Amino acid sequence: MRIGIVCYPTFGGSGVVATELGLELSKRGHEIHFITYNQPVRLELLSNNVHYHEVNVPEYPLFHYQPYELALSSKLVDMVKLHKIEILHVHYAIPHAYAAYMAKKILKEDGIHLPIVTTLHGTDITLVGSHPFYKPAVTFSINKSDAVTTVSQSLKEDTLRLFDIENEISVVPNFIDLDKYTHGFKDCQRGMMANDNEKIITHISNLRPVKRVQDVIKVFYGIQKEIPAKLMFIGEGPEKEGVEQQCRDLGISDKVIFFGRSNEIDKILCFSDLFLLPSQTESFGLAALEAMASGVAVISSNTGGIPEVNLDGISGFLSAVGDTDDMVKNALHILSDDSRLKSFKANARKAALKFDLHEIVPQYEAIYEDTLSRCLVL
Ligand code: GMT
Repeated sequence: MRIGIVCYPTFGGSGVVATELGLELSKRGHEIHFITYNQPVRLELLSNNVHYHEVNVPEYPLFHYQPYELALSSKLVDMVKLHKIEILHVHYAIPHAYAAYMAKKILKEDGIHLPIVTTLHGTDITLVGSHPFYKPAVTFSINKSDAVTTVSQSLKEDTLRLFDIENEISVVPNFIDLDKYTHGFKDCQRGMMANDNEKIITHISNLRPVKRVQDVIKVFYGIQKEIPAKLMFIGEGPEKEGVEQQCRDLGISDKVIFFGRSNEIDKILCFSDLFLLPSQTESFGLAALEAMASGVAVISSNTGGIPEVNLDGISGFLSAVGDTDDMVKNALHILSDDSRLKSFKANARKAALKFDLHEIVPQYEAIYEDTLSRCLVL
């Protein structure tokens, strides 16, 4: 199949999933066209069946806001015609599904039928999309897609609860290339990060308020009072300065290592013992799955789709949002006994197996085939 993929190219779960999906589909013989405003961060290798088409939005002083959706729709029309793209998979309702629908309508004028598969990732539904400003456009985009998927059962339920949905929604969970986490990184230099007696705790996110990064610090503070430990803090975002100040106020700055954005998550996870994800809401929690695939136990909140990934008492523990005392208690339970830690780490890896890309990517292929055959009949 010739498949167009539209996603946000920046660091963030949806862009990562869309990129890894495109790369795997290309290995399975499909021709993939990424259409977005920057080369996706994990798209390192372009090849004869992986292409990247940049959407440019010319600056025009008359416009207070530059019209990205318009530029994207036009680019989609051009690329579909030029490369004979058969189906479009858009990640995020806003603005991608919306722009795709416009492109579909334009193409129809030329007798070209373009089926659209929309994958909802979370913030397009739970945080931004349900805002009254966007709700009509998001509802319309979902209902006009030829197929709709969500990355968890929880997100499907949220979507049905928050919008008037007439379309079927299929759940296709996020996935991970387990081979990459098994054979990928061997040179695990733990000693560069911590002393042998110290446990390594990790948090990775875009440090937005929804990640509750202050809770990460509170939990780490509680842990390091009882057990020698270091915190690896990976990511950039609006809460970073506040977190740095919080560390200074608590007198733990020397125990917290800030990495900024990283493309080498596997290197950091390979020496981690525990991953913290205390988010306010999370449709899936891809970062937790990446940690589990590396054999890292997870302490998380029990919100959204996280319980579908992190299994309470098995791969880690779940606590109510904001209950940092419970998170500290659970973390100490795992970390205080080496054989217990080892079995949680092994369980985490085992629980990640069901999200292997070889299991999940064929589900997307089946959806494309079904959508194409349904649309041909119309
Ligand atoms: O969580 C973020 O801040 C980024 C966001 C994104 O669009 O990349 O993540 C959402 O999609 C990920 C991939 O499907 C999920 O793993 C995250 O849980 C989801 N974030 C939220 O729901 C807050």
